[in-house]
Amino acid sequence: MTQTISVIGLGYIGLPTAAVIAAQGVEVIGVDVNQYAVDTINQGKIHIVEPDLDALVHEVVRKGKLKAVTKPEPADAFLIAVPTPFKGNHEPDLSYIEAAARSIAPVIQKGNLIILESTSPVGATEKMAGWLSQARPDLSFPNQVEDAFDVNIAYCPERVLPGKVLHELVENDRVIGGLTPSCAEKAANLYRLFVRGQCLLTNARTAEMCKLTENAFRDVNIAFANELSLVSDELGINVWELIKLANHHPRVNILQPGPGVGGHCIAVDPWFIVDSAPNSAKLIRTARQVNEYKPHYVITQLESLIQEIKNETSTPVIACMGLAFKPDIDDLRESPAIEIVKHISQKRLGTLLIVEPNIDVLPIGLEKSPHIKLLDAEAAIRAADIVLMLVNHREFYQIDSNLLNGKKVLDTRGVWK
Ligand code: SAJ
Repeated sequence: MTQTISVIGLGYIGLPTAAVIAAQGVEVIGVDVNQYAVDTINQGKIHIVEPDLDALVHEVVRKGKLKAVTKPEPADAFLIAVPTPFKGNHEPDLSYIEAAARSIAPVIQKGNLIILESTSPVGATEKMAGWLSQARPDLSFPNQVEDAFDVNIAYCPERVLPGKVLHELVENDRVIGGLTPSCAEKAANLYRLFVRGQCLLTNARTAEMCKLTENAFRDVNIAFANELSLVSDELGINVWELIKLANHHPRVNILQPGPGVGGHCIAVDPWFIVDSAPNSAKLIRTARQVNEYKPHYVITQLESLIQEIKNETSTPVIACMGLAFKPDIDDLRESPAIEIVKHISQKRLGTLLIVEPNIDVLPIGLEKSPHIKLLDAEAAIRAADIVLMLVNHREFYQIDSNLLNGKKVLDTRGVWK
C-alpha cells in the first residue's frame, strides 16, 4: 500500500491529480519550482483556472493531506506531470522531465514507484530511467536488470479535458505502460486508489504512443473538416450544411471547421510522432500543416473584406467575437483567435472591438494598444463594420441576428451558419 505520493509539477494536470489523490486520504507532497504556486496552494488556493478545483484544494490542504514544497522530499511513489513543449524544429523538449528526474534522484529509495504522466515521445520513459540510474548508481532500475530491481518505473499519460478535469481524472480509463509488467501492475494499484474507469496495462512505449495517437487522431479529423471548409469556399458551398448532411450517413462523423487548432496539446503532440518517424507519418504531418494554415486563411479572407469596405470608411471597425482557444473557457494559450487578432493589430488593419465573455482584462500584448477595446457583444457589433466570429462561446448563440444587418460577417465557427 502506497503511503505517501509525491506529485512533481503542480500545473493543469499535477495539481488536480494531487488534490484528487489527497481527497482519498493519502498523504500527498506536491512539488513545483514556482514559489508563487507553492505558496498559493499552501494557503488552500489555486494559481490556475479549473472548475471546482479551488474548493477541493482548499479542503485537502485544510485537512493536512496536501502540502506543496519547492524541493522534493522522500515518498513511496512519484508522479511526474511537467510540460513537454517542442523546440524550434518541432523537436520534443524533454528538459523539464530530465530536470524533474534529476531533482527527485537524491531522495528516491529502494521500493519506490516512479510514473511519468507528461505527454512524451516514444522512448521518453526509458530515457527518464537512464537519467535516474545515472544519478543513483547505488540503486538498480528496470532498464538495467530484468527483475529484482530496486525502483519501479511506468508511463501513464494524462488524458483529461480542460474544464472537466476533476470529473475525467476519476471516470476516464487509464492506459498504464510499465518498463516491465510488474511495474505496470504496481502503477495500476496506485491509480485504482482514485480512478473509477478501467486501468489498461501495456508497456511504456505503447502507452506513450497511445497518448500521441489520441491527439493526432483528433488533429487529423479537425484537419479534414478545415480542408472541407477551404474546398467548400472555393466551390461556393456552405460547409456547415455540407457536414450536417454528410453526418446523416451512419458511418460518417465529421468534426467542425474553425479558425485553427489551439491549446497546448493537439497542436503539439502530433509533431512528436512526426519527429520520431518522419518518413512514415505523412498524413499526420499534412494534417498539422492544414490546421496551421487555417488562421492565415482567415486573415486573407478578412483582408479581402477590409478591401471591399475601404472605399466607404478609412479605418474599419472589426468586432472580434472570442479570444479563447475553444468555447466556454478562459484559456487563451496558443489560441488561433489571438494569432488572428495580433495580426490585425500589428498590421493596423482596423479598430478592434474584442468580445470575450470569459475574461475581464485584455491579455498582455493587446492591452496597451489604443486600437483595441474589450466590449460586450451588443455594443461591439453595433459599432462594427465587420463582425469576425472566432470562438463559438455559448453566449454568442443568443445574439439577435438582426444586429448583423448591414454588416460584413466572417463566421469561422458556423454560429450564424
Ligand atoms: N476544434 C475544432 N473543431 C472541432 C473540435 C475542436 O476546430 O470539431 C479545435 C478547438 O477549437 C481547439 C482545438 O481544436 O482550438 C483543441 O480542442 P479540443 O477540445 O479538441 O482538445 P483539448 O486541447 O482541449 O484537449 C485534448 C483532448 N484530447 C482528445 O480529445 C483526443 C484531451 O482529452 C487531452 O487530455 C488533451 O488534449 C491533452 O492534454 O492532451
